[in-house]
Amino acid sequence: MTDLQQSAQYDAIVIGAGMSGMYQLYRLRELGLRVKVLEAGTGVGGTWYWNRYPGARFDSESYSYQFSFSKDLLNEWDWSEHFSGQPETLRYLNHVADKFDLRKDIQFRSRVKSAYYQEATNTWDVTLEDGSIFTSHFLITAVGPLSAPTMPTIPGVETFQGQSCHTARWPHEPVSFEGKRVAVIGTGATGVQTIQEVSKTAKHLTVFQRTPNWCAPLLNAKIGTEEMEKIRAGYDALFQRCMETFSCFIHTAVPRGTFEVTLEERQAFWEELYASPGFGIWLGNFNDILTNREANAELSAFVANKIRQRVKDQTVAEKLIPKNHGFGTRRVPMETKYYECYNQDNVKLVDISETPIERITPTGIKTSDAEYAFDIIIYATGFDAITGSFDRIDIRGVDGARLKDRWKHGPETYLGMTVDGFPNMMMLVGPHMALGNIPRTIEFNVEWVSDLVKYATDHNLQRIEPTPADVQAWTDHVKSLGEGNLMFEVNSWMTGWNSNVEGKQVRIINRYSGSAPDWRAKCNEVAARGYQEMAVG
Ligand code: NA7
Repeated sequence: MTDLQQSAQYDAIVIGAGMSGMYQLYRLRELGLRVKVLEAGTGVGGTWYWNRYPGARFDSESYSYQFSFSKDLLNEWDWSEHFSGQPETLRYLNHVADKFDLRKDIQFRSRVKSAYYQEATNTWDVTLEDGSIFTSHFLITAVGPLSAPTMPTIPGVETFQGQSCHTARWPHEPVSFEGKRVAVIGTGATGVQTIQEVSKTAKHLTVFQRTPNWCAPLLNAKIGTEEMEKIRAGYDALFQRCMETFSCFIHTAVPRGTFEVTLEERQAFWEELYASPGFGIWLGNFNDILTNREANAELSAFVANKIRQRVKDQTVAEKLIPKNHGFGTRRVPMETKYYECYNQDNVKLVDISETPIERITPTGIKTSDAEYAFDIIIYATGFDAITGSFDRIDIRGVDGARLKDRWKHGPETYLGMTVDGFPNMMMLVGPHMALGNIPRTIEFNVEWVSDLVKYATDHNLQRIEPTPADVQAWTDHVKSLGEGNLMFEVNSWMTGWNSNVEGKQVRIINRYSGSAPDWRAKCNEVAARGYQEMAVG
């Protein structure tokens, strides 16, 4: 046992048993380390454990969104749909937990309240809400970028007498909408999936929309046995492609600008993309749709016309067409007959930018011009994204400095994985790293962190952290990459903006918007040079 191992109960504590925490556990165990995963839920799966709302599913191709690290796992798991529903994804993650016997090192029902760095021992004290304390040498956060749900700050939320729920806290028991008057507040990716599902069975559904989003057809389909075998035979090429594309998706921009082709050619290309499954129209489009305003405006006009064609009532269609941001500048919700829902007699759209919600009442919702009665209110109101899950834990580094205070004006990181003043802490899927196709990023992220932990352990390093200069340089680099990108000119979770969280009505650059291959190359360089940028002791 090294000196370092003697000073703490565990070599590493991982917070969270979603995809990143699960894989981190697997890797650190392979290194022979003593690892404990602390998880607030009662099961594994993270996003796919919590988000059980009706209609929850992948917007990315199932086979590109799974783990790729184990050939065995790839060989034995069949996907039943191109875009898997949440129940199947959660079954898959439970299968992963079983296969690698992960649960024995995961403590469930364990929400972490605080993590304090102890300089005298170079260890972390991690305290749960129930007061129990764990100590470890390394602290690895696997808390997820979209895992701190936010309820709307509308007066009277607690007074409603019917059933109500945030989509990310959906009950484990089935909820029936038959014969029920249902309200959905929120029309982001989650709201859209919920609305199209609830509209199938609810007696009446009222959608409260503050800002419409540009949605595009998912075009999901079942996968038969033969097709699954073909997909499996192509796994090597698929994962290779994901490592080469800009954001690790199958889809990537074509190497041409919008105006390098004729009007007819680009319209034909957009028709083709609109009729193809998945994120192609967003991520596989011309390479300037998110930087060239004219290109973005023309594409937006194309999609607006699709909405007008699909919605019968043109007053409703106009309300569903975004006016304050262009196509793709916010996360594009993928839909299945979403726009057609509004042609149904049992669905009503309330534009709360015109008639704001004044309060939630014991029986329903009161807007500035009407009062609505409901049996169920669904809050699809999103998350305190990217930094919110960190803010909810009292993380304190050297001299008791709080991470939340350090990041008050936006995150500061080195490579999106470490912060100076917070030694021996590494982040998985944290701010300032390539998000994109998250499972692909997770695998790289976990492997890089595991190599760093191994290096520190092999060299018996007590304390490892980036230099302040490198954190400043990386933070500046991430900010400069965001300049000129239309996404950063829009309020959305992708710019850290949240109307329901105090102090977060400002836009920040919290995501790395360069290419995933560039980010990985930089991380690999740092590792290859023996982590020279990290101050070690
Ligand atoms: P989003 O995309 O942040 O959407 C939240 C929605 O809730 C959005 O339409 C908001 O309107 C609306 N909202 C939030 N607060 C309120 C209040 N107070 N009143 C009315 N409407 C409100 O979250 P999602 O869960 O849909 O998606 C998050 C990501 O998870 C998604 O992009 C995927 O990557 C997975 P606003 O636009 O702020 O006017």
